[in-house]
Amino acid sequence: MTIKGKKPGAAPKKAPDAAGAGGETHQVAGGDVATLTTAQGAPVADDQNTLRYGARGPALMEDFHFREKIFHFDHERIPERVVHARGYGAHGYFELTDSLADVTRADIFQRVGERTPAFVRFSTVAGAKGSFDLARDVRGFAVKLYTQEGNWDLVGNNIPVFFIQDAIKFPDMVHAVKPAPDRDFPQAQSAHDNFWDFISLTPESLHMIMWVMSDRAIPRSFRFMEGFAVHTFRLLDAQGRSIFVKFHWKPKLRLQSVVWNEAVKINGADPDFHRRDLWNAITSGDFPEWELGVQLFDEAFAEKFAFDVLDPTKLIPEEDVPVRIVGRLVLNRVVDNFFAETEQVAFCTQNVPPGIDFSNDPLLQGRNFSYLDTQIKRLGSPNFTHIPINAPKCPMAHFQQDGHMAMRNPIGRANYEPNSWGEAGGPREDPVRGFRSFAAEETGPKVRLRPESFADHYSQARQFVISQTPIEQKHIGDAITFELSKVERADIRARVVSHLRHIDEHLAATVADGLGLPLPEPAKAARPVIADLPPSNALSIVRNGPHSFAGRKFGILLTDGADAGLFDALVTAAEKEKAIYEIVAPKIGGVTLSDGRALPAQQKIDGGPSVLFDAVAVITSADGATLLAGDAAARDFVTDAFAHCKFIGYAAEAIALFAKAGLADDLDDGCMVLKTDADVDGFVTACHALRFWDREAKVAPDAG
Ligand code: HDE
Repeated sequence: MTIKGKKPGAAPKKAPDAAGAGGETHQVAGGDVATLTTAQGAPVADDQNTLRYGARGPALMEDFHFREKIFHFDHERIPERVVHARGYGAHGYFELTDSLADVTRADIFQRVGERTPAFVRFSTVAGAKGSFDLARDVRGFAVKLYTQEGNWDLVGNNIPVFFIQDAIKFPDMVHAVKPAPDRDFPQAQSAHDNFWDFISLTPESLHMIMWVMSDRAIPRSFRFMEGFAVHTFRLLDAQGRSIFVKFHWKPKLRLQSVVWNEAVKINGADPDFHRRDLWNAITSGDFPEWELGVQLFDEAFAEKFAFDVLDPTKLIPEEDVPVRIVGRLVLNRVVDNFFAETEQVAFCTQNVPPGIDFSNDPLLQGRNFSYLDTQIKRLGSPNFTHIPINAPKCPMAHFQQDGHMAMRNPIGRANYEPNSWGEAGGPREDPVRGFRSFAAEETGPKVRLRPESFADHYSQARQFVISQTPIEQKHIGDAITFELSKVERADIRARVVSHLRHIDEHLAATVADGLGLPLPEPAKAARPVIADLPPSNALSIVRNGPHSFAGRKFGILLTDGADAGLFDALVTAAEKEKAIYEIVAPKIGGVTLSDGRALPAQQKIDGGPSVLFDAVAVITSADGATLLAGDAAARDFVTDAFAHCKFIGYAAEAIALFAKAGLADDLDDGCMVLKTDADVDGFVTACHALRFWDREAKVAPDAG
């Protein structure tokens, strides 16, 4: 047990890492139980009963231990983030693999092989702190890099574009997606009138909408998703020369998502699916990893590019500017304390070290105000930088002082600058090392005006759609149809479809048909000319899927008498693949295999439905199959796995379960009977593809 605060008689021990929960932490050796104290350090004799007159008499005001305990409890909560409230963080490091010293003086990009400590927080956007993980939503991908020249916060998402072009619309956009103010529902979802009303009146959002309606918005885990800083930034060299940059995080395990029906069921079966996945991966030593990529381009490219590089609703296709990999991010340590680290971490887009600078992207400029402002509301004091998770790990010296909860204050007489106290007078500016902005020359009238170069709202939305495989295109159609079917006002539904007609006529027709809606006229477009852009393979998840089953999870449904040889072969193959597995059984106590071996289970069938796994195997005895055939949860296990196009391996004895579930005649090439070790190897190899998509036409006909 770890006790925060002073343990009487114990020597104080520094926390091993200042980025951890921080402060003085005292480990209590095994068997050595610390004395409970008040927050003021007074030992407590009785923590079970308030002080009162007689056993049944009134409580006494004098009970300072009671008052302090309840007072502190009453103040435990801080406001949750206004967006991205639900999040999960972990520590790690960034390692430079390719120097960018030729284009930037940023210290983090100078020395190949050097590691910079990092903290990452993933999040959903719309839901409250206690909402479920598999909402259809954008995922936040916020990275704090503790560089030697100050913290660099790269606060990105798992989607490379955004809904709006100007920060002034952010409150409207967020109000529209959040629960309606009168009824406070629906929670953590965009399938409602207000959201689609706003979207249909804000055509600049349609490119992002295509991403959010794709499977990108229901990732399998944080470990299988990309991250993007979205905006164009600048890199600056020592001479003040600048080049534009867009930042990308690419997961080592490549991309993977779940399917919608699965997402809905995961939310019931395990609302913490993503946080549990991250925690388990790190604590088991399977450290999640991403590569950092940069797209570098100059003013000349920006001039000739078909879209404005300052427009955050547009991306630069990787075919136009390749992504150069310059480093890797590894998450190797879970937090000690969720509140101290994940909740109190304060990302600010304004935190950039020398060598990195902003562009004029109007969304980025607005964010630079919002993030600092919001931390004061959340954390209650301008001294939030004193909290260990937010404190830089490089030397700091400045004259900021006082304020609520000030932990660090200037020492000595001088707390102003300039001063004439010499060395004792504290820190001085350094014109060479210090941060300098790019000396951009700006002119123009003072106006509120959206540039003409931001006006094409459809071309890249179309490019995204046509870059998807047919199955992914189908999912986009299904998702829009689903969402709009929850919209009560028919005119809003029609208005959305009127925009889809500019993006893809087939998509518009499919959604209209799925809604039972006559195809509306195309919406009035700000810029009617639509460039027919070529498809980009980088935009599809399926085209960027895994090369192996590493990091994925098998669910192995077993009963008593299951063939021990088959089970062992499967475990060996899974381990060779660096995959994980869980045993699902009728009882949590486990099963006895055919060779008499007792195996504990990790899940009882109704607690371990197949939606929690990437592929499943069913190994039972004939009696076991009959037993499972009578169990609705076991039948769901196989029917869901089948409906979600998973690969299914099964022992021949298990067929009675499939028959009772109504699947016996439908078993296809994605369902593989396992008799020999070679069958098992074939099954595990087939699982590299993750899904047997050919099945989907059968189990989920087109929304239209
Ligand atoms: Fe955020 N955003 N945002 N956002 N955002 C916040 O800051 C905001 C935008 C993103 O894990 C808030 O600390 C404005 C784009 C992430 O702690 C707030 C605008 C992108 C996180 C805020 C945007 C993001 C936030 C709420 C439009 C991707 C979670 C709590 C101009 C590039 C960070 C907080 C974490 C959080 C404002 C748009 C990503 C209110 C005004 C674009 C990952 O300051």
